[in-house]
Amino acid sequence: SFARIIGAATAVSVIAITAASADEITLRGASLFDEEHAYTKTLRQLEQLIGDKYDGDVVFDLRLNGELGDESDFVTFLQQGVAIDYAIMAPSNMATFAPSIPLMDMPFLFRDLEHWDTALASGVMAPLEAELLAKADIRVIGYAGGGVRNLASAEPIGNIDELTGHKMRVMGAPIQAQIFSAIQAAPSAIAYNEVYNAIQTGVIAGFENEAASIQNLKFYEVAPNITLTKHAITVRPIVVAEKTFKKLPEALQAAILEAGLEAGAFGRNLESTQDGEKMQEMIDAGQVQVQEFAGREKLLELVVPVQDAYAAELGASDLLEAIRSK
Ligand code: MAV
Repeated sequence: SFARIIGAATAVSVIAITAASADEITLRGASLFDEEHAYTKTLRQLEQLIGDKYDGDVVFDLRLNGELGDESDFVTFLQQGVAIDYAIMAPSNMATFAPSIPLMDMPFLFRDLEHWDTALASGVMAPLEAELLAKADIRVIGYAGGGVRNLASAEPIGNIDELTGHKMRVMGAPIQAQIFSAIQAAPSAIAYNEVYNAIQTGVIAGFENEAASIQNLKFYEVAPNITLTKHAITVRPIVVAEKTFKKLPEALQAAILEAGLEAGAFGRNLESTQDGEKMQEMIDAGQVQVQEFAGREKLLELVVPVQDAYAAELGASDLLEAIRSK
């Protein structure tokens, strides 16, 4: 009968609606750090914003303290769309899948915080994001970062002579090793979660990192000498596994994209503001000794040809110019 058909149709749509909304969606995130670190706070902000912007139910399951590995593990999980749906990542830890993405965070790319800010706001990184999406199935939804990376070592490194042959850990992207070789160090790519032990046992003499992470993971215990090379201002995309993203309801996708931009702005502001404070806290606590690097301009001269060659090899010389000239 008519009534039954209507009834049947209604029943179907009720099921459909329940399936979409009550079929709870769980998204799993990953952070290397505890709740105190800017990355974790930024991911919490992202969750909050998505929740505010989306009417349906989403559950966020953020795993902290490197429970799901370090970023070289995250990238594999994100690419496969299993185990991790969202994270904050160093581009140089995503090199295996998208060789051009580490151009974003190569050392000595930005002159200062203002240049970094302008470049990120300009959309100039769009071709790199497109490559990451196409090759790695990883979507950039915003940019966190804003920490300044310096050398941290067991013994003080104050000038190019002391830097020469200095055994240090760098991130996995080849361009990272090339740049630190160019400034005369002896870099090796070691997993982030092995760095502390590698310094402690003397396998390497140091590494390079930003204050927030040196503090959060207590790297100062083994590498208390900070040299202010200020060689990088971090660019840290907030990323989502595209294989997961594609399956989400449209309204949730839209909420994620908006939230990503806003959480990124929150994270950049937080981390860049906290950077000096975190360093000062470690100085005040007697955890680090900080010194300038004598002759930083010389380092710049050494790295520019390496940056140029890397960009040329990727066919990205124009892009590099565009970033430099922001
Ligand atoms: C710092 O903890 C962060 O910049 C993080 O994103 C990087 O993966 C890490 O350093 C590293 O050097 O690998």
